Amino acid sequence: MIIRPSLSVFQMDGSVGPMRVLVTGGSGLVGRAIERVVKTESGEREGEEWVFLSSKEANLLSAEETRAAFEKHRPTHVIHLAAMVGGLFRNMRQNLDFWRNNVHINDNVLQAAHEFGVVKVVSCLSTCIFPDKTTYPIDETMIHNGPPHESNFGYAYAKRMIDVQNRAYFQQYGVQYTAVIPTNVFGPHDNFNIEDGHVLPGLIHKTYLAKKEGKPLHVWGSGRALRQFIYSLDLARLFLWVLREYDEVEPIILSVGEEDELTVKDAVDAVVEGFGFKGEVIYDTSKSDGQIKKTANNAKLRKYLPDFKFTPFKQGDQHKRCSI
Ligand code: GFB
Repeated sequence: MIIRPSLSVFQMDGSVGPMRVLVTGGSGLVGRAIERVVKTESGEREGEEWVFLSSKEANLLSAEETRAAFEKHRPTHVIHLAAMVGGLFRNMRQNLDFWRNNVHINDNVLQAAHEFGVVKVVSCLSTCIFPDKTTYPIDETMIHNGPPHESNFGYAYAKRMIDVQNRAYFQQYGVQYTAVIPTNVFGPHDNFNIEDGHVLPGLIHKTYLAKKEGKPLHVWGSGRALRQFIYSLDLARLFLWVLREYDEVEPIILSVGEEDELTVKDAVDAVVEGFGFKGEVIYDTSKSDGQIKKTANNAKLRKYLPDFKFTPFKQGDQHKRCSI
């Protein structure tokens, strides 16, 4: 049975109550963006309650602590963002940790949601989970069609298992646990750690330091890899739509169009221009490019939301620079 989220939902005991949304990973890049959209763009509808759960409040690696958080907040809906995440180079160093931690977190959250009668869960996947050897553009039907890129197989397989688990919950219990597949996300409250983070915050931090210290900027890899960047606030708006309107168990890609794909060099140029950095830019080709491209098709999203306007990359980039 598919239950549409609305202002009120039927509780486990049959009574009608408010829609209470628990956001795991509530203090991260996407969680903070959802919080901002909910609070500032009339996302918080009358009768809805939102709880943004951070890792300080509950360690979701522990089934007990996860259950305790569900017991405390009694959500009717869940947006599941909590995960061990990182950029290409952290993934390459820690595939085992990415696999184990994410499998445990995901199982704990989905099973607690099931046990506490949550009617809808929207989990967050990523376009890096798609097969490495594939045809382009990639679409939602291709998730399990072959091994992911070797750089992040731990993370990729753990995230793919959310889709497997969602289908199984639907088959056995008829609940609507689904997932979205965003491309590379950026925005305020990103992780600016150079060694562990993603390319944009890493470049911003490195360019800031290179300018301050009068040193060259070292870009990792050739700069030729292609990426589709989605601004975190756009992603947040789309998450709200998925939570309220999207009825499928099958995941949906949340991405800018194929025509908006950029090279890493395009991203470097934008950051360099933004900082007014005049020093030397060195491309260190001894470092990995990772997956050379993972071009995703957003036709399914466009079928549902033909008029959704994405924030242009350079505009989002300005917001981002303001936030550091
Ligand atoms: O954002 P990123 O780390 O992740 O981007 P992926 C990596 C790309 O940027 C590679 C280049 O082509 C790198 O060679 N790059 C250049 C840099 N300079 C830097 C830098 O200073 N830092 C970083 N990090 N990269 C991740 C997956 O892949 O995508 C994760 O590994 C996750 O699992 C994430 O899903 C969305 O796009 O390559």
